[in-house]
Amino acid sequence: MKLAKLGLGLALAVCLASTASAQTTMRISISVGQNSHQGVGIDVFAAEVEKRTAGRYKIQTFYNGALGGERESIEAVQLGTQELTMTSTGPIPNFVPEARILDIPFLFSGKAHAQAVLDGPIGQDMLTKFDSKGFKALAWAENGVRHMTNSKRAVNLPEDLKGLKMRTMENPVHVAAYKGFGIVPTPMAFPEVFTALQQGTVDGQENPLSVIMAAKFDQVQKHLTLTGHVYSPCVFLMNKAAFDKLSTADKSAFLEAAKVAAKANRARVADDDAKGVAELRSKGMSVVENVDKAKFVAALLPVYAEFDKQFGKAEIDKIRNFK
Ligand code: EAX
Repeated sequence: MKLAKLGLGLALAVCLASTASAQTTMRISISVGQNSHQGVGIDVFAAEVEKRTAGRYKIQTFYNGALGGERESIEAVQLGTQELTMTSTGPIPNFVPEARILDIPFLFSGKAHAQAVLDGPIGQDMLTKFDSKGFKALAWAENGVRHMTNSKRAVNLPEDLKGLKMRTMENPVHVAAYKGFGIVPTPMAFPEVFTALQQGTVDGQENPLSVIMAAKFDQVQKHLTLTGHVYSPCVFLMNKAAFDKLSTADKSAFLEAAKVAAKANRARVADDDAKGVAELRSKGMSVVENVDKAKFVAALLPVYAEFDKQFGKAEIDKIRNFK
């Protein structure tokens, strides 16, 4: 009898102890590989969350679109079937239309300007626009400055883009702008791009050096031109209900973790940008480094007129002129 009571007491104690140290596992995904600027981002995020919550939260990391492409992952986070994702803003306008403005070509003068806008009041206010759509946007991170690659010809002038069939992100702003260049845009999820380039379904694609290297597009693309036509942000997204359930201290832990992760991610982009051209050349790509950007901007003037109407010129100028 006594022994049985002791047994029961022990079982209860074990049960309580395991509740006290209960671990919640969450999932985060990216569409590119682990050895990349985004891989660094989610690896650091996972480590920081675990550290800052004393291991009560474990973040499982998924790479290479293992849980689906970016649009699918965003959808899953919105529904709550997946807690977290790190994604480019490519498919975001389909969920948060206000974010479209960030993907306007040549909106930012460079990475420093883009980072200042995203880290400043405009960017921080934009993060709150995700709230009513079922997301908690934890922090901006970076995909990088996008450049064009193709298998057909060297691109020196905007005219050289005419008639090229290019994979684009599933983003209406990109599709409209690339049409302005005379490109034939083919929106496609990222996990399909390598095969599409390999099989010649499309002639080219555009992405930051970080992505071109991580996805090994040099194996299926001959020509790279540093068009720098658009800055591509990334964002750490969490399911809103999952975030709201966290204690106040844990909310801070997740937010801080995303900030630290974004810093590491931006540092890796800087590193990739510094060595990317040499590395891609060594892998056989032929690179046009200097283009007359003003000519590429001029090619988009009719599209800009359309964007001014859609977004309001004042809203666009607010970003362009932000210091
Ligand atoms: O986020 O779809 C794209 O071209 C993105 O830049 C890529 O998935 C990395």
